[in-house]
Amino acid sequence: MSTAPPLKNTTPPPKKVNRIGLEVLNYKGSKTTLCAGCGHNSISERIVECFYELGVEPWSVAKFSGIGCSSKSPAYFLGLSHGFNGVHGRMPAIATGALLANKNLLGVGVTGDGDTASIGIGQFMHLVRRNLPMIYVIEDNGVYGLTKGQFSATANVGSTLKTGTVNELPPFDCCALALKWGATFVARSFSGDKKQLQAILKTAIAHKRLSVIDVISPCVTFNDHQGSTKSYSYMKDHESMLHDLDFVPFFEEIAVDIPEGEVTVVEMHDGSHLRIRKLDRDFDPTNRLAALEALEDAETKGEVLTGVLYVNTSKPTFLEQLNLADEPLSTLAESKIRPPQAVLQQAMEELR
Ligand SMILES: Cc1ncc(C[n+]2csc(CCOP(=O)(O)OP(=O)(O)O)c2C)c(N)n1
Ligand code: SF4
Ligand SMILES: [Mg+2]
Repeated sequence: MSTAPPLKNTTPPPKKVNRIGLEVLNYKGSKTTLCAGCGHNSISERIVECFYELGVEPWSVAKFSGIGCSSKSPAYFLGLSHGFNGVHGRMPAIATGALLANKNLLGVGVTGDGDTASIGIGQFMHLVRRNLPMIYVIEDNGVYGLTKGQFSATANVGSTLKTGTVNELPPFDCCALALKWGATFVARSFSGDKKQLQAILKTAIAHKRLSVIDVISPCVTFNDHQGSTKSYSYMKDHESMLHDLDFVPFFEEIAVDIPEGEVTVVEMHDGSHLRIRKLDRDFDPTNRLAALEALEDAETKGEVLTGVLYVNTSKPTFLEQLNLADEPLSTLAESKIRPPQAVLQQAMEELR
């Protein structure tokens, strides 16, 4: 008599969900069409992880971009969010309008070094000046990837194209410009540094003010050769980390004893904490002039400085300055946004 084989447990394992009950799948977008190995793909992956881990409602996010390989990438993350792919270099104007209309949205802009520092430099200046509350990620590869690799305005002097053409024009440093013009969170990272980029993105989500994050993101097809200063190997040899970062979300505060002097803790707007652990130098990320000096110093030494350069959690945002009603303009009843007949009449009388 044969015995029946033991029954297999066919119950599927429970699905892993975040604090709002969503799976990581709910934070993904379409399959990428960018080149395999492009730094922009790594940044999309970090965005998916950070929004999932922090339990942000995807439908409360509005994604904005311009034109470029980088600007295509919002299609590859947060597929349940709102999105607007604008004209080349004009994303800040679109984001400003959308966030003014609905101040409850969390704005996430993804742009390229061409989209921001070349054609879009004027729009970028005004975005920074206004401290529009949004996350603004520059996927910086030093070239116009989408149009086959011409130098952008962030290409370093002396860097070369694959053809051997040498760049002779000085670059814009988007972090230095953001610091100068008044951004309230300024950071630089590298698409290949998962831990640092995650901590920076999560801090930006908690910041609720303008966060400018310049991420060196190599273009493997047009700017990853010897002679490029935005390649994987250049970053490996020239990255200089300001500090070690650790982000603790407000819903996960763990009381640990931190030896005094080793870690600086910055409390973010939503009660989360950024823990900054000193490496080989003293650096105060609340000192704007020190940040500018550190960038200058790194440039002189030929280093690429990464980390959180500056945080200011108190400067009012553009929306706060406008003193808007609590209810977003987009959902205010028409009776509230339309002046009554008598007021219109009075205005007409005054114009007579
Ligand atoms: C008004 C306008 N000018 C020029 C172009 C051509 N163009 C498309 S993408 C691009 C540059 C993209 O470079 P970047 O923003 O660095 O993105 P990447 O592709 O490198 O990620 C240019 C010049 C355009 N689409 N629209
Ligand atoms: S061309 Fe460059 S920037 Fe564009 S997808 Fe390919 S590797 Fe990325
Ligand atoms: Mg580019």
